Amino acid sequence: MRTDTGQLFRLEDYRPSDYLIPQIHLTFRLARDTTTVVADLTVERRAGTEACAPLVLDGDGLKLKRIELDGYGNPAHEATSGKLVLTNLPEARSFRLLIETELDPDRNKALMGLYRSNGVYCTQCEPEGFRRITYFLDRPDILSVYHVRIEAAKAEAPLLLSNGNPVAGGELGDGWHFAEWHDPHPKPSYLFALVAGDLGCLRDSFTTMSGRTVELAIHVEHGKEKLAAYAMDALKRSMKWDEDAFGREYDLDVFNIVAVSDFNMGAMENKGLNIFNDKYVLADEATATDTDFANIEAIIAHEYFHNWTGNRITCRDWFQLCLKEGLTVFRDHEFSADQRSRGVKRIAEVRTLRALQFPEDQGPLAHPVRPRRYREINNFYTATVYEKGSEVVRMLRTILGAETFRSGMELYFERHDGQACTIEDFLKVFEDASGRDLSQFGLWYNQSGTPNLTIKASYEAGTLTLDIEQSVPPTPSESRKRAMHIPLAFGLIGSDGKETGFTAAEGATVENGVIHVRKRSHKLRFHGVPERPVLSLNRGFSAPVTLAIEQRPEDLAFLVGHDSDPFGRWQAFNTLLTDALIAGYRLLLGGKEANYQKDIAKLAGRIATDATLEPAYRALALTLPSEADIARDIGRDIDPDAVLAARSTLSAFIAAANREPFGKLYEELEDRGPFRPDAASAGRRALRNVVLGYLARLEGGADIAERHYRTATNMTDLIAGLGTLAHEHAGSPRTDAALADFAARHATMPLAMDKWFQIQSTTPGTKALETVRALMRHPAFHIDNPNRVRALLGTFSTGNQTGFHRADGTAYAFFADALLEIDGGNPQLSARLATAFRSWRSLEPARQEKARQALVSIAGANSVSVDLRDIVERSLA
Ligand code: 0A1
Ligand code: ZN
Repeated sequence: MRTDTGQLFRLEDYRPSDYLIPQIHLTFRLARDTTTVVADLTVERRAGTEACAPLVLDGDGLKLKRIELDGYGNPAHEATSGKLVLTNLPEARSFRLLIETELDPDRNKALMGLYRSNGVYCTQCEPEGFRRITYFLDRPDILSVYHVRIEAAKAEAPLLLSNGNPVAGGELGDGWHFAEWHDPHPKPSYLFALVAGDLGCLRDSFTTMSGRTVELAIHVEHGKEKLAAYAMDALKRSMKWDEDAFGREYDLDVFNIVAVSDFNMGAMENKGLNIFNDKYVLADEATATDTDFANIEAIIAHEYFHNWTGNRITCRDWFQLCLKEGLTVFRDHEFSADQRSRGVKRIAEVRTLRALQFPEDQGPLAHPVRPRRYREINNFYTATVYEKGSEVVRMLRTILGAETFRSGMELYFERHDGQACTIEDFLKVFEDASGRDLSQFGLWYNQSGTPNLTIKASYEAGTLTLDIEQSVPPTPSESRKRAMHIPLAFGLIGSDGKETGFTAAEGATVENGVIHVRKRSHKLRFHGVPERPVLSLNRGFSAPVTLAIEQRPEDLAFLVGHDSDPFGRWQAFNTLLTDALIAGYRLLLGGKEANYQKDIAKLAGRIATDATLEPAYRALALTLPSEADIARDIGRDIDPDAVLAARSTLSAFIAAANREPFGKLYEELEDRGPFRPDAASAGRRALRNVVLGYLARLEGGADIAERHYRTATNMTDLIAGLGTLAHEHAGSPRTDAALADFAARHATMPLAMDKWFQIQSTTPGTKALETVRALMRHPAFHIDNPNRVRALLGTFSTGNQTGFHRADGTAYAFFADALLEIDGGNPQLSARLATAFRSWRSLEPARQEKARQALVSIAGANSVSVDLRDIVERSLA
C-alpha cells in the first residue's frame, strides 16, 4: 500500500505517450499464492518520438521475474515495484517485449488487480489496477488488441473467462487445462478482465437487430442460478433498448456476466465480461427488496450501455471520467424511465442527486464534473462525476431538443468510434449537429458548486415579471465564478388549474417551455398573461440548481393538486413538508413544542387516497424528507437530535390525523396474488409500507409492525416490518425476537444478512454506537468484505444522524479507528467511508470540534493510504 501524500496530477499536464502497445498477448498460470503472468507486448514508437526515448511502464507492487526484448535479449532496464524504465531500446519502430511477473491473489485485500473472492479468481482494473498485474502503459488512451491464455487446475477453476470471444481450449495434463480468448476490439487496459473458478451458470441468447446471435451467460455461485433470472431479463431488455433508443448493436459473439461477493463498487463494464457485485445480480422475492430489483435493472443496463459509451468510445485520461460515466448514467436513467414510470423515476433521481451530490458540491470535497486535479483518481468516482454528469447531458438534450440531441449522439458514435476522447470532443459533436455555440454551457463541466437561482415574481395588468438572479457559491480553489447557462423549464398555471399562455416574453430567451438563464440577472417580462398565475419552476428538475422563491403555502398546495408535471407536484408538497419541519425544528431548539398546521396532514391524507395518482408516486410524496435532507436544508449549526424530534413529531401528527384512511389503505393494498417484481406491484408495496411507517407511530403501532413482519411473503415487506419495529421500538423483547428470527432464517444468505446489519446500525439514538461496536465482533461481520462493512459502518455514518453525530463525539472517534483498520487492507473502501465526515462544518460548534478532532487523528496516524489521506486532508482544508 502506498502511504505517501501522493503526486498531484493536473489536466493541463496531459501528454500523449511516446510509445503505443497495439497488441498484447497475456498468459496466466493461476495459483493462489504464486500466479505467473507473462505479457508479450508489441511496442511501437510513436511517429516523432526519438529512438533514444525511454519506455516507462507503470507498475504497482509488482515482482519482476523476467524481461526480454524479442531478438535482442535482456534490455537495459530499471525495475521498482512501481515502475519499469527501459532504455537503449532497438532502433526499429516496433519491437516485442516479454515481461513475466508473479502475483499473490490470495493476499490481495485491496480488490484491485487480480484477487480471489470466495475462491473465484477475478480482476478489477479500472482505473489503475492493470499495473498490479503486469508492467504496462496503464492509461486509457493506450488501446491494444488482447489475446489471453489462462491455465489453471481444472478442479479449482473449471470456468476460464476473459474479454472478447473464446478461441481455443483444452487439456494440459496433471489435471490442468487452458482457455484462450481473443478480443478484436482495441481497448484500454482498465477494461481487461479475467475470471476463473467453479461457478454455476444461467444461459440465454439475444438476436441483435442485424440478426446475429449473441450467447449470454450469467455466472454465479452454484445453486444460485435461479437468482440470476431477473438480471438476465434486464440484460435482454437493455440490449433491445440500446438498439431502439440509440441505434447501438452489440459487437461480440458472447456476453458474460460474473457475480462476485467481494467488490468495491457496484459493477464493472469490462469488454464482453462484466463483473458485478453479487448484490446487483442475485434476486428473488425471498432475498431481494423492490429497491434491489430496481437497482439490478439499472446497473445491468448501465454496464451494458458502457459497451458503446465507455468501451467503443473511451476516455483520453481520467480527468474525462464523466465522458463515459455521466453519459452512461443518463442512458441508464432513460432506460429505467422507459421500463417503469417516467415521472416517478425522475423524482427518485432528484432525491438521490440532492442526497448525494448536493452535499458534495456544497462541502470541502466539491469538484467540477470534470476535475482538473487529483491525487488519487479512485476518490473521483463521485456523485458529481456520475449524477451531476448525467444532469449535464440531460440539460444538453433540453437545450437542443430531443431530435438534435439524437443526431449529435449519432455523430459522436460515428466520428469517435475506437477513440479515446475528451469532453471537448463530446461538446463539439453537439455544436456541429446544432450549429450552436456551447462554450458557456461547457462551464457545467468545469465549474464546481451548485448554482442558486433567486427569483422574485410580480404581476400587474397582464404582465408577469420575474427578477432572476443566478449565483454560484465559491468552492475549494474556485473563488470567482462565471455565469452559467441554466435551462429552467416552467409553467404558468391559471386559477382553473390549466396552463395559461402569454403573448410575448422579453428579457431572456424563452423557448418550448424553457427559460434560458444565461446572465447573472434577468428581468424577464411575460406579456399578455390573463391573470396572476401560479408558477411551476424547474419542471422535471430541468437544471441541478437550488431555487429561492417566495411561494405562498396556498400556491404550493394548489400546485400539489394541479401541476401537470409530476415532479412539480411532488416538489410543491415536499417544500411544504420541509418548511413545516424546519419551523418545527426551530421551535424545538427554542425549548418549545413543535406544532404543525392541520392543512399539511389533510393534504397528506388527500394524496394518500387519490386513486388517480400512481401508488409509487403517492409513496414518494408521503415519504418525509430524511433527517439528512432536513439538515441540508437547514444548512448550518445543525443539531441532529432536534432534527429527529421534528421529523418524528410531524410523522406522528400526520398519522394521528389520518388514522382511518391510512388504516383502510393499508388493508386495501395488501398483496394477495403471486409476487411480481414489476414497477406497478412494487409501487403498491411501497405505498403500503410508507403507510405502515405512519400507523406504527400510533397506539398499537408495534403490533401492526410485528404482524407485518410475521405475515410478510417477500423481502420488501419483511424488511419494512423489521425496520419499523427496530427503529420505533428498539430494544423491546418483540424487536429482539424478530431480529433473532430474521438472522436465523437468513444466516446462509449474506445479502440478506447485510440488511440485518443495516437495520440495526441505523436505529436512531445514542445507543446505536454500542450496537455497532458489538456487531463488529459478530461472527458474521467480515472486515474484508465491502458489502458487510458498508452495511454496518457505511449506513451507520451516513444513515444514522443521531447515532453517528451523538453529542459526545464518541462515535466519531470510534469511526476514525475503524477507518484506519479498514485502510490497512482496502484503502478505496476506507476513503469512501471517510466522506461521511464531509459536512462536518455544518454541525453545531461542539460537534464540529469533535468531528474535526477525529479527522485530525486520522491524518496523524502512522500509516495512512494515499486514498484516505486525500479525503481527510481535503475535508480539513
Ligand atoms: N466503471 C464502473 C465503476 C467502477 C469503478 C471502479 C471500480 O473498481 C475500483 C469498479 C467499478 C461503473 O461505472 O460501473
Ligand atoms: Zn459506469
